[in-house]
Amino acid sequence: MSAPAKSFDEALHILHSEIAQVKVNPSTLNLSTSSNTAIIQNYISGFQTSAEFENARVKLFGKNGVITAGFADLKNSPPDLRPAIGNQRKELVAAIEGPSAITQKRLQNAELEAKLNTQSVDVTLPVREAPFEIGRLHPITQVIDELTAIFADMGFAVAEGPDIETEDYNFTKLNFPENHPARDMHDTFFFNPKPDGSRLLLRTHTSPVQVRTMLSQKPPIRVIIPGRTYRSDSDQTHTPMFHQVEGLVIDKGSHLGHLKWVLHEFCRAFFEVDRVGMRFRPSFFPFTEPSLEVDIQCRRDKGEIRFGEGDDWMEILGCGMVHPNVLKNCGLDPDEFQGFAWGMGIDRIAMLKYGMPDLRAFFEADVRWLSHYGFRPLDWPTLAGGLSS
Ligand code: 2NL
Repeated sequence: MSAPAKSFDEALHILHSEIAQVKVNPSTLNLSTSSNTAIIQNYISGFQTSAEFENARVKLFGKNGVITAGFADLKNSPPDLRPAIGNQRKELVAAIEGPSAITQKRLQNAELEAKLNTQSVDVTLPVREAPFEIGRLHPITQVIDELTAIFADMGFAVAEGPDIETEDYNFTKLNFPENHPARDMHDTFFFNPKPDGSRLLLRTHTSPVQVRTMLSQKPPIRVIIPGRTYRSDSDQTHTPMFHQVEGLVIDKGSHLGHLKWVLHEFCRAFFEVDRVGMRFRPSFFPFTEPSLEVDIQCRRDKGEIRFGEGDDWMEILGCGMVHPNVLKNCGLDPDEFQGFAWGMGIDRIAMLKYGMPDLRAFFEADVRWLSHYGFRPLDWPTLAGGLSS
């Protein structure tokens, strides 16, 4: 027995000799309970810095560490002693790992605590630009917000529905005959037929939401439905996905005069002009009778369009009185209720109002386009505050 170690390194030195002794005769000494091991445990428990701890870990368990290297040549020991030597190694490691884990945790906590106490936030640094300063709303979003503000002022609610619809809601209930060309694969995106032969589709207009509204609410009904619609069409003025807003009023005694007033008020508010001439021409839609197409007065000069002046006309929407068959299909008695409806392309009226020349750029997700044509997100359009200012 040597004198007790006076330093950590000296204790390691003694451990080195003790391991050598155990390898010759394991029964003469129990490493895990030896007084020198207790001294090593004590040192480990008392470390005050991670550097000290790390240094000790390497000296014990590193590639050339006292324990690693000391037991590396176990295969050279006499076979009958190997189990006892291996056991001693295992118990020694466990005896040292215990206090090591505790010390490591203690030092980590202390270092975190020290950081928290010394590091501070510099509140005098300039703030980063807030997302709402650099983010922009897409013109479609802006126009939907404007439409909502205008029609909300006239007492309309906003209704929404799924983009994936049934053939029944998209066509049949709306009085489209079985052989109507819009039901053709060439014009409409159909999903594969279900076992019963029925097919789902991407809605070709927002009208199925009106069907859903009539089926689920009692008149009087006043709703607008803005949303995405899909048709198999792609060229300079058509994208396969586009946006529509439709409106529906169902009440007792609704008539064309009400329809004309609503659309007139809408056009004055949307194009932000006091007066605007409107022209109603006869047309045809399966779901309205009579059906009308609406033009608004405009002036075209040097590629610019101004509404409410000049003597040109531009078509902006279609409308009509809801067909009695549609009312019946949606559970309403045409002798009791009448209604009117209209539909227009949001993308198109956005282009007209804000002067975007190419429809395809709307859906290319180019941030340069968006920062040029987009709108500040907190400038919420209101009738009182100005729709687009
Ligand atoms: C257009 C024309 C229109 C409707 C949509 C409608 C909906 C129901 C019943 C009756 Cl549920 N009508 N919607 C009516 C007339 C025209 O859209 O040119 N859209 C772009």
